[in-house]
Amino acid sequence: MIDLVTFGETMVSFRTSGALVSGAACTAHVAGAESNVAIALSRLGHRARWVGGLTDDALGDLVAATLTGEGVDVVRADPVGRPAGLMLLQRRTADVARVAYARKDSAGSCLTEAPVLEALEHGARRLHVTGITPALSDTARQTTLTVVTEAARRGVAVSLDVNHRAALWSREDARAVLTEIVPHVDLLVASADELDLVGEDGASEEDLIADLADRGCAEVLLKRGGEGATLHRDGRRLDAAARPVTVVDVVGAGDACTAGYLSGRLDGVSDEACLERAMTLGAFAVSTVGDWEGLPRRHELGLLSGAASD
Ligand code: CKP
Ligand code: MG
Repeated sequence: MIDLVTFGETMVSFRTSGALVSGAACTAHVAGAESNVAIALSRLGHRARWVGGLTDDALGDLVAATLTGEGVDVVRADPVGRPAGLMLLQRRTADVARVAYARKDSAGSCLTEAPVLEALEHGARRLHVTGITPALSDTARQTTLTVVTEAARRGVAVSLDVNHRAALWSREDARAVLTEIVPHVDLLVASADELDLVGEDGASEEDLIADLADRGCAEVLLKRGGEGATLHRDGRRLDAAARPVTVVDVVGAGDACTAGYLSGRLDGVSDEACLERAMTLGAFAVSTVGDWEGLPRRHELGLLSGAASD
């Protein structure tokens, strides 16, 4: 059985190591929060499947070949005559990257529910969605709502990473849609400043966690960047510190942290070990360049402690 199914838009990301206007060279990479999670899990030996609309050209082929090469099972959905979604990431300083999207009405933003439901047909241990997908278009929002509802009805565990993108929608629009998704979710992942997007605007962390539990979501992973993370599960709170590493690129760190946590859950290890793996993957992500390229294989999980482990 597939361990995790995910769906969303994966783009070709043109990356520079300086300002484009000053002549910095551009290289093409693959970027997408959901596929970042799928790659991370696949590298750790889990079976991950990604569904998304891809164009029948070099851009779609780059995404498909990259994900397939990383061991992800790719379901290449119909691009419905749309162009590929693109992203420009200009690294301006070690800490600051400027991101611009060209993804409106793109192939990946118009994914319908049929290929995703089909991808879930033979069972999956988990469905993972992010708040980026419903922000992409009316179609993608409807797809997300239908798929999470149907997955939960079939007994598939559903996780949601809020991943708010202010360039795609407002906090109010996000709150309205994410609040509809939450009742189908058993695990919510959010940055501390995103938590109130699934509850009352400005409510305290404690109240938001209690409210989520009332709505059936008793597992919440709160990501705090360099401060580490907090797990709230069944009324218990557990904190973990981030691993001290040299930060070179924070893009993809949230997805890495999410994937580390999900990997621990799929392995059935303790809450503490799940959090530790989340911190380990986050540390790999921030201390290497690229959204997912520096993530570890399973035998490398111990590398940051000074010893490789299997
Ligand atoms: O929250 P993160 O930095 O982990 O997310 C990074 C990804 O999907 C990146 O790969 C990019 O393509 C995106 O988030 C996005 O749509 O912004
Ligand atoms: Mg994030």
